[in-house]
Amino acid sequence: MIILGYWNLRGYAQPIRLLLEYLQVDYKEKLYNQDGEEWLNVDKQQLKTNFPNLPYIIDGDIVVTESKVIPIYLAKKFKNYELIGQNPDGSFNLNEITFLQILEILKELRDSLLNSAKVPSFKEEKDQIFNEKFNITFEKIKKQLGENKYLLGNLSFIDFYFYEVLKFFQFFYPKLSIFTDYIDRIENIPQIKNYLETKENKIFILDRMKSYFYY
Ligand SMILES: N[C@@H](CCC(=O)N[C@@H](CS)C(=O)NCC(=O)O)C(=O)O
Repeated sequence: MIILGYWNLRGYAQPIRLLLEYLQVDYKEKLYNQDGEEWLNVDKQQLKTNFPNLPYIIDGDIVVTESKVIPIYLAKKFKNYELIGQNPDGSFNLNEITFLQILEILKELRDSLLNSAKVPSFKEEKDQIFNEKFNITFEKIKKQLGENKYLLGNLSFIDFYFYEVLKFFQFFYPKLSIFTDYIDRIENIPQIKNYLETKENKIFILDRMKSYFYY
């Protein structure tokens, strides 16, 4: 059974959880408490990799870290190559490159939002920041999506990543309604719907972010 290790929050692990749920993989989570004791003093020392970090995946003897690499491992292991932009048989498709580009852009967008929201003036300036900064990226993503259902045409991991980024934006900008059809589409994928209705909302509440940010 695959083990996914991460802090007891959504963070970098959440899109990976959505991927595991989508693939209907038999997995369990190792959730670390905020005090960091068990992770830093025990598991980080013992994890069989030269690059211990959170999130990690343990799959038998294999340990994979790095949140943008774990999905590549999972897509290849479960032979669902389109999830990383490749052709169904795993051969090269230019979408593979677009996949990496978008992943990078989305990570920057996510990090930029969270860094901006850590600054006290964010509360007053957030609309201006949205218009001058974030919306530029959203316009590009809108172009990429076009009339398609998903960012690469077919569903891929970057859709789970983008969904999570949009949830962050919904949290900081509750009045904003962007990509609403897209969000509905992801939430109505049967495996995701089931996950959101059962496990997710019980444990990973965005409200936990309240104490860290200004909004
Ligand atoms: N580049 C890494 C960064 C991972 C990272 O910064 N993990 C944070 C949580 S989001 C952490 O607390 N890592 C545990 C550690 O550094 O010991 C990735 O994308 O997975």
